[in-house]
Amino acid sequence: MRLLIAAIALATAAACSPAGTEVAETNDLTITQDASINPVIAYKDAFIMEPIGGRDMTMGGVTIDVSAADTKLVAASSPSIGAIELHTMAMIDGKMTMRQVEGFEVKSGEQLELKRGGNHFMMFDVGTDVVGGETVDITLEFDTGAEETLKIVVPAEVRVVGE
Ligand SMILES: [Cu+2]
Repeated sequence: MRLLIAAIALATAAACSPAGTEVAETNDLTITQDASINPVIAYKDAFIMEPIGGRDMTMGGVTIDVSAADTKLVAASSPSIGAIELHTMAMIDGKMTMRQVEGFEVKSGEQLELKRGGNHFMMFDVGTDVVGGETVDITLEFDTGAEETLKIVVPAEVRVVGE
């Protein structure tokens, strides 16, 4: 429980505080936890595509680096989005098709990349505040083998198709 609180506190600091906090935020990875906490999760390139044509469905992604312990990304949520599913792309009958998965395992020392055309977040019931240029928080939930999942809040940049 203590680890969970520490993670949330640091993730919130990353989202809301200017420079000078304990969280290292650069153009590169943002480290969300102290190295004494296992696993250590770092992220970058968190984004959501602005829905097109007045639809309320879209996709998003993030790049996650895991160290110190293996983990599994099991869920994502956002106050601005009704539901977020974890999707992967697979070749079915010669066609690239996406399907929902239970989660993405990430070994320590490995990277998980959710992006357009690959593994991604599928987002439904997307709020009207998800517009280009805005930043929307996504909470990522990791199974670490402990009783409680580890949650971190990642600020995602809303991007417009073609920009
Ligand atoms: Cu999808």
